[in-house]
Amino acid sequence: MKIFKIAVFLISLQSTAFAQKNNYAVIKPTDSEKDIIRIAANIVPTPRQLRWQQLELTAFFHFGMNTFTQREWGDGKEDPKLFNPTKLDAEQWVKTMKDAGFKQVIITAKHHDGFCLWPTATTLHSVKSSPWKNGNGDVVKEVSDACKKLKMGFGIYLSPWDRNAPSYGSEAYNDFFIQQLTELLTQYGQVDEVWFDGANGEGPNGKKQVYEFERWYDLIRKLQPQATIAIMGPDVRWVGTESGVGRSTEWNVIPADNLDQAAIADNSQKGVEFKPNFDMQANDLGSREKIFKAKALVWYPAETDVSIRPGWFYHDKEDSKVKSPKTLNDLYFTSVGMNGVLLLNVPPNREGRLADADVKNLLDWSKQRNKYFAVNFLKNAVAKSKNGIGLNTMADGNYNTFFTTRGNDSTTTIEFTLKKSATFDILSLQENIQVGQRVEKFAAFYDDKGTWKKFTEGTTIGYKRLLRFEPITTRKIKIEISSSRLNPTLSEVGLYKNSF
Ligand code: FUL
Ligand code: CA
Repeated sequence: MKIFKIAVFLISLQSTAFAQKNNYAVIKPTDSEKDIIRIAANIVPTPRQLRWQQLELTAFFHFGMNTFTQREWGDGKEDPKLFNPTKLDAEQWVKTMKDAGFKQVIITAKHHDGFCLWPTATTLHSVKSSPWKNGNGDVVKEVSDACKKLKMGFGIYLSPWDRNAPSYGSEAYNDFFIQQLTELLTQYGQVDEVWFDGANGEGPNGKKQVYEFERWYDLIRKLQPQATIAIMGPDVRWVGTESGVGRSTEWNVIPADNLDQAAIADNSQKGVEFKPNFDMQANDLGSREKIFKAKALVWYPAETDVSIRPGWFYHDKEDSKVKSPKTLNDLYFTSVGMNGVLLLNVPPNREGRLADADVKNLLDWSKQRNKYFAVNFLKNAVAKSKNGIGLNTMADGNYNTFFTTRGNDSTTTIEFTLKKSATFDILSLQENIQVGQRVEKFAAFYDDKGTWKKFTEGTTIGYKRLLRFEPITTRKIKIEISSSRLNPTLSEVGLYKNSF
């Protein structure tokens, strides 16, 4: 009995050792192209990156001095007395987003104008000097409390660019910024995301700041290790547009040639705390051609940020320009449906509430979305494949159970026979990214009275790929994966009928 137990223990040890994968890899000069493809296909997200990816929908609240001056970028000279929301209700913000299916929110604790929404000890340019609650208010606390109450993720945006701080442009600003970050990371409980913008303009004295990114990252890892660091940070990358539209080919594994190679070899996690130093707007980030030339590879997924209104902050004149439920639905397909996470900005107004039009459109959209995604026509369909395993796992609603191929097969075809004929116009595909991102080319066909007709195709899948097409009525479809970096996986496959 004892011997048996030890044997089981050894086997499980071995399998966990085998299963241990990293979110980065260094490419050796001796690695062949074939080696590089295999290495890339085995890179996986860290637990914090996986959690973030699975949120799918996250929200931004741009709120602050600009809300009261009706500007997009303040210059830092604004009188703190201008900040005076009359009916601030952070719970209404968070509840609305929760009801719309969002899982996490990010508050602009400080935008470029330097005005702080919490009573910081670092400057008087804050809510403390405003008439709101006689200088005793704290917007960051109200949002974080609402998130705790409603079980929503909570994140902070802290602008490195500060047009008010007199020390901006000098060494002292770095300490000032660290102190602000420390306050935010220690006074509000759990922080799930820290968002740093790339803007790096001049401060009040005309000087630019040299940012100490590594110091920020070290502090966040120490104080809030579960938080993803976004955009100017190592966990989450900017998709490259502010239109809400991602790439139809979106690789999560991309070159990161500024990784500290020595630190990685040393096995200290420090090496992956890099800041992006490449063109995030480039069309191709992770193709074979790109990764063949890489010195290192890293899991670096895309966040698609866009505002529900033309501006990031609330302006009366944009009340009639709130994106419609249909447009929001389209954005879902071009962000989440293109292997990204949507970061949708909904700016509170001068009362300190989300405006009626924004709330209505968000809730209308989510109501319809929930309804049409509730019926997967592939549920209980019969799946067949010559070289596949896990055939019954692709429509079980469980992301962790998945289909893959036997042996070394990197191509496959899966045929699905539906319970009965159905009409659909959406195909949803999900790879199991806990294994890696692999699929490079796929197509889907439907049975049209005995002949297979292609109805959609694509390149990458990743965490989620949603495709739309003219409605099709059939009982049989097949999915062909014609190119994959290693054994392809499919966690979930769905057919739905859009109601928009
Ligand atoms: C930009 C900022 O300059 C905008 O004001 C906004 O905060 C957006 C999310 O990032 O770079
Ligand atoms: Ca599954």
